[in-house]
Amino acid sequence: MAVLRTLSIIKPDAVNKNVIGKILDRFESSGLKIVAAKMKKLSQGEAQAFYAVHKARPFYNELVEFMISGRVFISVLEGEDAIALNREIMGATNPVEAKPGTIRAEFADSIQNNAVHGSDSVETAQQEMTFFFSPDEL
Ligand code: IDP
Ligand code: MG
Repeated sequence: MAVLRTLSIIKPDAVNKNVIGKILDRFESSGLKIVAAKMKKLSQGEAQAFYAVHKARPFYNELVEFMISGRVFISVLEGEDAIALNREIMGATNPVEAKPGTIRAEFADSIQNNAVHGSDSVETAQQEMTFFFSPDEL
């Protein structure tokens, strides 16, 4: 396994619940290092572009509204097999299906308001990291 980097977003629902620290602790306790981080309120254009892959899906507009409803905590996580490891720690998209002990099982409210985002491949991780961070921040 290689040391990889992945993009994580703590979504507005989890930020509102005041559990940023608890979620970051999950990453660190699992061996992932936070190598870049920022907090911001996404613009509508940023949220639309970030989730452009889901443009045709019926939930797209609501997803964009949710993602701009409050501040998000965006970070880059680094570690052995970081992309898959982060997806494992996050749990399934729908919290009803997420394994006990995962972030989504513990903190998500619904399939939409599901606490965290994580890149799903080496290619998307690269795109998503450069979407939010400049080279000097990485
Ligand atoms: P992922 O975040 O687990 O990778 P994706 O299928 O890439 O899941 O979906 C992106 C995001 O869109 C999800 O995290 C969730 O917030 C939202 N989403 C996915 N499926 C649904 C749905 O069926 N209804 C409402 N929102 C959804
Ligand atoms: Mg996804």
